[in-house]
Order: sequence, then C-alpha cells, then structure tokens
Amino acid sequence: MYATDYPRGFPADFMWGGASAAAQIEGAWNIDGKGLSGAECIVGGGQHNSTQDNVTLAELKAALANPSAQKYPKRHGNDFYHHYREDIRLMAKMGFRAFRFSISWSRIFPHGDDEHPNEAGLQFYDRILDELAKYDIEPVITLFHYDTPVALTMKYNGWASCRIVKAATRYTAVVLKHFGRRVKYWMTFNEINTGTTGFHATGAIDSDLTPNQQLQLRFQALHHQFVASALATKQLHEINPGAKMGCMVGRDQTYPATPNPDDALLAQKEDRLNLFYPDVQIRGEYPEYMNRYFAEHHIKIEMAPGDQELLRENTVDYLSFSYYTSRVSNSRPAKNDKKITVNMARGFNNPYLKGTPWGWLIDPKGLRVTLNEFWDRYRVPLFIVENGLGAADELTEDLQVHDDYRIEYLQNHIRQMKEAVADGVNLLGYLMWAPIDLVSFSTSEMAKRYGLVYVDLDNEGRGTMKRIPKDSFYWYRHVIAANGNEI
Ligand code: BGP
Repeated sequence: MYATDYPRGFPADFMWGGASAAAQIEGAWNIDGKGLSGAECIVGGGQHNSTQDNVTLAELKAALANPSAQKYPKRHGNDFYHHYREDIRLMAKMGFRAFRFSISWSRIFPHGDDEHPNEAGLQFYDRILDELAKYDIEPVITLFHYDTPVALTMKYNGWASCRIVKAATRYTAVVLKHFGRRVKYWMTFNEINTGTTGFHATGAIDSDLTPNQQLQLRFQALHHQFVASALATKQLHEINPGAKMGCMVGRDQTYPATPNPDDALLAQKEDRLNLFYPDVQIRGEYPEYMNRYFAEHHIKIEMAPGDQELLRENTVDYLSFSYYTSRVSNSRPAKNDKKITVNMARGFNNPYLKGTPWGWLIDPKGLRVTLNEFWDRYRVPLFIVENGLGAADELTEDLQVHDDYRIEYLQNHIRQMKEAVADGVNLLGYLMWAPIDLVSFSTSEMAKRYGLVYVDLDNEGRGTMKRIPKDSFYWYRHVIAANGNEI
C-alpha cells in the first residue's frame, strides 16, 4: 500500500523565531574584558564587497589605535548587552520558540588565543541562556559570525594561516564545554560560502594581492574553516551526542537567463561555487567538480595529513541557510544588461522580480525552489536561519511603525515555505532576520532596518535605544500563535 497524503501545515514543534549576530546587536565592544573583532573595524559602503572586503592593514591599525573614533554605531549595536532582558521579553511576547544569536570569540578570548577565557564573557551568554530558558525559547548558536578577533588578523593574517585552527579549536572547546549540554542547536561559520569575497569572512588582509593570489589565499582560508568546523562538530558530539551541529550558507537561488543551454551550463557552474560548501560539510569531501576549477585557477589547497579523514568523519547534522534573494546567470549579456551585486551574489537583473530599496531582488518562490533542491540533494533536515527585509522605516508621531511592506515580504516567503513543507521538505524552523532593529552588516548603518521592533537609534549612534513594536510584531505574533495556519 502506498499512502498519498502530504503535510498541510507545519509540524507542532516547528521552530518559529528570529536571528541576530553579536557584532550587530551586542555593543559593549570594550566592556567586561572584550577584545576587538574584525566586524567592529570594517566600514560598510552600501553593499557587500565594498570597503570592508578591501580593508588594508593601515585601516585596521587606525581602527585599533583609535577605536572610539568611528561615527557609525557598529561598535554599539542596539546595545543588546544591556537590553537583553527587555529584548528577549519582547521575543517571548511574539511567542518565539527559538532565537539565533552568535557568541563573540573576542568576548571569550579577547586576543583570540589568550591563556584563560574571559569569565565575564561566558557569564554574559549564561545570562542570555537563563533568560531564554525562562520563556522556553530554544537557543540556536553560531560560533563564528564574521568576527575573527583582530589580534589574530595581526598575528596570523586570520584564517589564511593554518595556525589559527588551534586557537579556534580552543575557543570552540571552551564554549562547547561550557554551553554544549544546555544548547541543542549549533552552527559553525555564518554564510561560509562568502569566504571567497574577503576580509569579513576570512579575517585576512589580502588587498595587496592580485585577484588570483587572493583566490588562492581565500580558498586556503576556507579549508582551515572546514577543518575547524569538523573539529567543532566532533567536540560537540563528544560533549553532547544529542546536540546538532549545522553548516550555514548564504543561499541565492540561481536561474539561467534563458533556455539557451549555454545559460544552463553557466548557471550550474556558478551555482556549484556555492554548493561546494555544503557539499564538503554534508558529504564529507571536496567534490570532483572543484578539481577542475582549482586547476584552471592555479589554486592548490594545502591539506594536513588527516584533514580528509576528519572532514569525512565529522559531517554536520543539518543544513541551515540565509535566504534574501536570487540571482541570474547570463552567458550572453546584452550591452545594457549590467551585473548587479546583491548581498553576496553577483548576477544579472531579473525582469520578473522587484527589488527592495537597497536593490535586493525579492523572490519568495525562489525560497521554495531552494528548499526543494536542498532537500533533494542532501536529505538532511533544513533550517531557515535568516530571511527578512531591510527598509527605511518611519516612526509616526504617535510612535508607531506601519511596515506593511515587511509584513508582505515575510508573508510571501512563509507561504512559499509552507508549500515546500507540503512538497515533503524536512524543515526544522524559520528564524527571520531580525527580531529587533540592528546595525546592518553591509552598510554599517541603522537606517537599513530589519526588525519587528523599532529601536530609537540613528546612523550617528544618537537615540534613546527605546524599543517600539512595529505592525509586523503583532502580525508575526499571530502567525506563530496559529502555527502558520493563518499567514
Ligand atoms: C547576511 C548576514 C547578516 C545580515 C544579513 C543582512 O548576509 O549573515 O549578518 O547582516 O545578511 O544583510 P545587511 O545587514 O547587510 O543588509
């Protein structure tokens, strides 16, 4: 007998919630023993791939020499460090079942490899976990979210050197030993597939190298991240066999521009440069197609004895990803087809889609395609750990934010996600980006807001930090209460 029914809704334990990152929310960059991280030194220029990925040693030294000089609020985040109780209470009010945040390496080891961990740092995250436990909110923790300690950039040139793996492994050992028994869901590197775009991900200065040398350095840095990920996965499973380690990629669904087979081939080729990462972390080995790519680009990955075995034996338990947009591969662009960079993706415009005020193409159906493709390819549980709309919200005189555009964005994506679940995809949860307004990563500004809760803070760092629920706050609360049956 063959049953033909399919899921009409979300599982009862579906993890509805939101996501964040230490360097974009915490602030308190020089408090309680914290060291500086790369994320707190780079200055965004409106899009990824701008200033931040061409950071020079001189710029970094200047940031270190005068850390208070920066006018944007990146080092202050939304002051979650002092507002976490209020923020978590607001999440609980929305009915959150899960909250993703990252641990800042330089809060635990200010220089990345200090002799002893900073107890005040560990205690801060203990307080967050206590607070989440109070409301029965499942913590989901990222170990590395674009924030390599600056001291390790100075010492090793970040992930370019294999020597950083030892320091990273000590950091993960301490963190997993301390929190590993009380936290079930973990992930290693945020959007590991952005590693070839530069400093924010590799913590390595390579602005003086040729493009080919840069690629060589970045792929080598990525190998070190794969190794550190596998080691962290091993550590977690030893500490708590029931805990789950995920890999995390930034996903931009790729379409061929036309049915021309040349476009289809190009789309496949370009897409593989993103699939490479979950291929390694889920299947446990470098895929064959990368051999040709490496050879053609004169890239040689140095692997230590035992690396391949380590990758094979310590694959991840689930695949998590961010989804904001999709991209188009075009093998024969016309003169006026210009290439656009959206988030990390470089592709061509899609005439069927509209963009956000920051030009990110909005593609809810692409999320359904992604979910189905990932599930078909990997057969491991999936987890959406970022999806949201950056917009310039307006606070009305009576202190309200009518963000119907954000509701529409989230609504359309959640509807497509529901379709994918009905298609048979095994999905653990949906963590929107971001519950509370935070500092945008690419622009380093507050003006590009993602939150369901408004924070009174401007690009210059001025404001009361007051939290004000937006219309989307009430809408999302209802979606969660009805477990996605009313969207
Ligand atoms: C992802 C990052 C997040 C977040 C998000 C939105 O790539 O993981 O850290 O910032 O993008 O991007 P932005 O803040 O640049 O608009």
